[in-house]
Amino acid sequence: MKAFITGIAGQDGSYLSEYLLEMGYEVHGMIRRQSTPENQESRIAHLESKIKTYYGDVKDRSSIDRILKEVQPDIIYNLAAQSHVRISFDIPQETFQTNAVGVLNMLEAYRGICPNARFYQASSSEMFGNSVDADGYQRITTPMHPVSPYGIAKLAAYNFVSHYRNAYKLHAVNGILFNHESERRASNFVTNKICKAAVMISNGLQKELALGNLDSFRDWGHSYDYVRAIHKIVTNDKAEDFVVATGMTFSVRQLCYIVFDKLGLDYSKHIKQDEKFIRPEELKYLRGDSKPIREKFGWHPQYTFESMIEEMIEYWKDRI
Ligand code: G4F
Repeated sequence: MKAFITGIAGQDGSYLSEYLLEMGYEVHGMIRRQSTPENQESRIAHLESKIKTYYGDVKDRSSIDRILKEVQPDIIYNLAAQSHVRISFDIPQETFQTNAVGVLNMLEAYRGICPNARFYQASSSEMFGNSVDADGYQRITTPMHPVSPYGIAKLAAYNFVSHYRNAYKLHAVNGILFNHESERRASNFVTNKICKAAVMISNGLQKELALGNLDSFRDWGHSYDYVRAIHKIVTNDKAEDFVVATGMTFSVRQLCYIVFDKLGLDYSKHIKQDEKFIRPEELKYLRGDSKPIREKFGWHPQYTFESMIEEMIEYWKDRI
């Protein structure tokens, strides 16, 4: 079986590649050209001899066509995205081009070149915006009212995937993934930013950490667990969408408390708020109901919130 992953050099792309290789898949992936390739390819450098990568961009239809014609994949995992929500307010058009039009480019190429393949779209809990069901969870039926250019673009892509499934009878599915982290997460996302800074502070290398909103809540899982869910969703015989979440929620403030406490520090002595990191509109609360994927496939996360945070702290302790 041949898998083709856009966004292969990202956090999820790297864990998914490892997982698919373990299962005997041939893994192909698309990489966007950057001026410093070492930075971009650091997460997949250890897989260099086992995977095949191609330069391309979801915004460049000709590159997608060329690669799909050559690879003829059995499964397409569309993970490529401008993935930073706050930055999407700075670059809304680039975000929409990549996260919405880019997905449409992928779908059109898929429909024309390899319609018998399966297609997975990395959809996001950011699409819910501030909608929460009465029981405090978001699920597939929760209305979607996104509050960021990122979420709006992801919602357009989500709808395109459902549309292509219905209109053209393609096996195209969405996984609505809640936040998922790891030591491979870029350090401008809040979990890894806090873990890195707390370790720096405990080593006397930094005094303060500037953050934005401390009172938003997120449902944080581990990328390693979530790529397993992704694979189950796309290899399901029925083309249907699923939510992937832990069902637990913590505030950014609680996250700070836990991380600093694990290093024997009082977070309140080191955190300062900086306007720079406050979003023009904030998604306040996420907690996902992943009962359908748990019941249907027996999927459950192996990491707890604590074990994930401990792993990330250990990573920075080793590096700093
Ligand atoms: O870590 P974050 O930047 O993740 P966010 O915005 O929830 O988005 C992530 O999860 C989505 C799924 O819901 C993905 F689709 C998306 O690609 C990405 O993976 O921010 C988490 C929370 C926010 O409420 C933010 O306002 O942390 C708050 N925060 C407070 N200070 C900060 C900071 N976030 C960042 N990145 N940096 C700060 O200094």
